[in-house]
Amino acid sequence: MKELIFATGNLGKLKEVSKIFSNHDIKILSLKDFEDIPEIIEDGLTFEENAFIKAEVIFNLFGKPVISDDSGLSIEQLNGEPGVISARYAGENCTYEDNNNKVINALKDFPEPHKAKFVSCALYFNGNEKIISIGELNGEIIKNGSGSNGFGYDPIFIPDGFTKTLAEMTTEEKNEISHRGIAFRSLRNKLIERKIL
Ligand code: ITT
Repeated sequence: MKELIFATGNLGKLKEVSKIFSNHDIKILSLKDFEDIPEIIEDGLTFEENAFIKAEVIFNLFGKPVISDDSGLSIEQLNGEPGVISARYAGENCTYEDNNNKVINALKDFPEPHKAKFVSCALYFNGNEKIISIGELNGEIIKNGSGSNGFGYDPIFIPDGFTKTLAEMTTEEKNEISHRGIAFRSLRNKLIERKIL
């Protein structure tokens, strides 16, 4: 069976993306399947740059085709923050809860609705060919988080047109509308067109 290494240590992303590739004869490995992976410094200024940094480090280590995701939350009233630093908004080694509390606190003097969007850059790299797809999901931030599915900012994000948070949706429901679902379905279709899948 063909293998693709997903250059992520985020099991929430792995669960979502694995479902998108589940009808294909391909095994998706993640960084949790390997030991002694060096820390990857994500110092790019854009989601695309960071997605490529992760993919290139892992391709250079294993010499096998890689997919990666760099993603984040962009809040209008905070001038696009936390953006590319979404994972470490409240500091290195912070928890998802720390990040959510920091967002809610930063928004406390702003009027509702707190418009925001999630962005995901999905990337494939095989050493010479680089293929990219972007997905976005618009919605708003709420101060009373709800739900326990998903990860990250899901409990405080209600997508436009919905009355529940991403953390109250199943993985399938979230994938249907999410930035990552959109980006990886598009990437998957490009891989099929190029006969890589
Ligand atoms: P990898 O780099 O190992 O893939 P990561 O979690 O560090 O995992 P990123 O650097 O791409 O990933 O940071 C993305 C952060 O943005 C993530 O940790 C969440 O805080 C947030 N985020 C991205 N997509 C999200 C989603 O679908 N739901 C909730 N939060 C999300």
